Amino acid sequence: MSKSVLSLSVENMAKKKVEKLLALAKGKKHALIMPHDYADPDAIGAALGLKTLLAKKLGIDATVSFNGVVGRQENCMLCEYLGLQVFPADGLDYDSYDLIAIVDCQPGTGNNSLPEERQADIVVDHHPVEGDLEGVKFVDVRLDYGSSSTILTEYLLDAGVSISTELATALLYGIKTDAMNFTRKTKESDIRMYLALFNLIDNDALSRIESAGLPREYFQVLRNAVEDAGTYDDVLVSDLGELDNPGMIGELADLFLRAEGSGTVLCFGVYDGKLMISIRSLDPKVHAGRIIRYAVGRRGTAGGHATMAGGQIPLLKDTKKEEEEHRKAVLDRVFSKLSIEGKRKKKITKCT
Ligand SMILES: [Mn+2]
Repeated sequence: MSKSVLSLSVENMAKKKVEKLLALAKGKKHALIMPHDYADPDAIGAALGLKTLLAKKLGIDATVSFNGVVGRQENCMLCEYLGLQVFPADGLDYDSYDLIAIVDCQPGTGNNSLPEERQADIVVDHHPVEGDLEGVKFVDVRLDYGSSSTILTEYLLDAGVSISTELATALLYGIKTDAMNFTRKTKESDIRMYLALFNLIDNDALSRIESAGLPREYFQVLRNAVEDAGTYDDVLVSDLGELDNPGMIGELADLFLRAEGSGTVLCFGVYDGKLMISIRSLDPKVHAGRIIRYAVGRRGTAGGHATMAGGQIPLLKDTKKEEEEHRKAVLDRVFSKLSIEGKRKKKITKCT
């Protein structure tokens, strides 16, 4: 097949996808769009993209809803800029929606709040298929795509919907952050959609978002995390303690992965009655997602990619002892998987 024929067929395929989605949604009144809990820019961009598509093509009103807060300061600033009204999923009356769409995640994976007994109609995602897709009428999961915002940008362009400055900024930021400035899984489409959005965005707003101010508490948590951090061979572990902002756990796990000699990072923190865990690894063979699912087991929920994943365990008694017990159980399992049992912790602040 010649190159031009190939690109044409890819385009036709994308067009068909959005047409299929619109055909399914036609006639519906009120849609629920649910990205994963603790939504990140890609989840927010994709949710807003779908909301716009449904509103402009079919006049459907949509509610964006998820549980958990928007963690990182950058993401808070993004929501503020977008004036995005998010409804906590806990208070939803599911019966008042005649269309349910899940974006940037899948039903039944534990990282979104769709109750088990509710059927999703639409799933748009780019993560490995681990969810329950049975009965979902429209599924578009593109494993090779860097972001869900890329898929939504394609839909909007294919459907001929004009993209506002705010939406373009959200989608571009979603693509950029999920593809980690194109150092992580990136497909040509991610770059193409990034460029398509490039001239539409508000550059000043994006720069304000990316350099969002960090509160004093941020540096306190950082100091505590650094003081607590220690390595067991090339595995770095840090306990951030009680947190006001759960986004810090993943953020500091990313930072610690840059510590010389660390290959895998585990960060713990307590937020909202839950022990939260982030795991990162430089080596995809470690398979962070699989390890954390095994380590958390039935204590809570967990999931993620080969190099970044997370989990959470509800603290039912809310005592230090319970927290300690869960943390030890998780570490024991991770250490046994990585064959580093019995190693002594070396503090990273001691340089010798
Ligand atoms: Mn994503």
